[in-house]
Amino acid sequence: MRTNVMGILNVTSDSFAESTPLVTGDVVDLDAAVARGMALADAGADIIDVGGESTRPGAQRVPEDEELARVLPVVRALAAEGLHVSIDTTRAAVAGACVDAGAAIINDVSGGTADPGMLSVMADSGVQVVLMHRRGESSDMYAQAVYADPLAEVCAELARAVDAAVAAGVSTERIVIDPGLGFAKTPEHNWALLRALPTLVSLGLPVLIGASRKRFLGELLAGADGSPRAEGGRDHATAAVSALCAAAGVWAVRVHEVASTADALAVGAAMRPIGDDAVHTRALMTHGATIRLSGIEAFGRHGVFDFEREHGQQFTVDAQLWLPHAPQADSLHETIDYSAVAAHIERLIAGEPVNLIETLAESAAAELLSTYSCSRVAVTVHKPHAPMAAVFGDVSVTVERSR
Ligand code: PMM
Repeated sequence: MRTNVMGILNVTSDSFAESTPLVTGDVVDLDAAVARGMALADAGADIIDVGGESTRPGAQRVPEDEELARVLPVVRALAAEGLHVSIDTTRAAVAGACVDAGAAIINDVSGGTADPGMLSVMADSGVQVVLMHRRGESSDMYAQAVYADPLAEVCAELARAVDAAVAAGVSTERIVIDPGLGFAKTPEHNWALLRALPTLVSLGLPVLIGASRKRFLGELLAGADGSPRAEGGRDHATAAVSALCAAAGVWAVRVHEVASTADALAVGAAMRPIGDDAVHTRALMTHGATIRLSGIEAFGRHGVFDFEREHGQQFTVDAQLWLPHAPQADSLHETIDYSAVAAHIERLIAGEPVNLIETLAESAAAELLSTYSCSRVAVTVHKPHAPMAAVFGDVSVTVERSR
């Protein structure tokens, strides 16, 4: 899977991205906004995310008619140029009008919760929707950045947003999730969520990540006096995050400066290890197919500590099996029965304890390869509750073996 670049076009007076604001008073510089959108596309953006309201911490809300007046002409003009446009709004009326004007994505930082009419607009529009996690609103979100387990809580709250959208009639194929870096999150929470990207991706819905120029990057790169690096100096770090997001299988990264992210993604794609698209594509070109299983959970007693052997914990495994030939007939006999593989993996997790997840991944890969008629396997073992003092989202090991 190729990671998409979502270029940010904030039609606001205080954007991170614009050297000259696109809005002065209540006047929008439409030509400049459209030129900026075209420049983002020329630099490699697959999607242009148009927003008319700042979501920065402490930002005041813009009246609905003003937000609409800012974004609608820009969305209409960019869509007419054939660009894939996303509308970044929490308001149902703005989303609906922009979809009518050609927007192909509704990006709602409130995950469909801010406006009671949003979910039905999402359902009726038929377009792709981004449900982002946040708590509170821009004015009060820092007070709500309190988590015992950021990954588990963000996943649970996102799952509620997804369930509500599905109940309102949004099909799951249209839903993208976003952990909402910086929205009711401290830098530690943001890093914990980024470390846990494989887990977020393994939830099975496309993932969008918006790290661009955010304060946690400024704090990471703080000067000797401790003051955060200014926004304009955070693009190299943003590009690094983009490359790592792509390696983790993220669907899209939302960035201000597109060129450096596009370059970083090109490098990442060239270096991508065996076990992803490159191999997948090669397998398909030689008439093969790939079976992917993710998130197989079971209870095991692996670990070096006595208490791990005694109490056990949950392990999760992802596996990929490459079939040398795609099935010619629509028959289970011509392929590998994935339910058998899943049951096999469950037995291995629950089986004889070993010290290291490396050993478990290695023996699982060897056993799958010898049991099933595949030419190659990749096995990732996750140990999300590994005993460590550090705050972390997941730890995993991947082993790949071929005949
Ligand atoms: N961040 C901002 C605005 N919109 N949308 C999504 N889906 N994810 C984000 O992380 C996100 C967003 C704030 O950044 P900006 O003010 O630079 O646009």
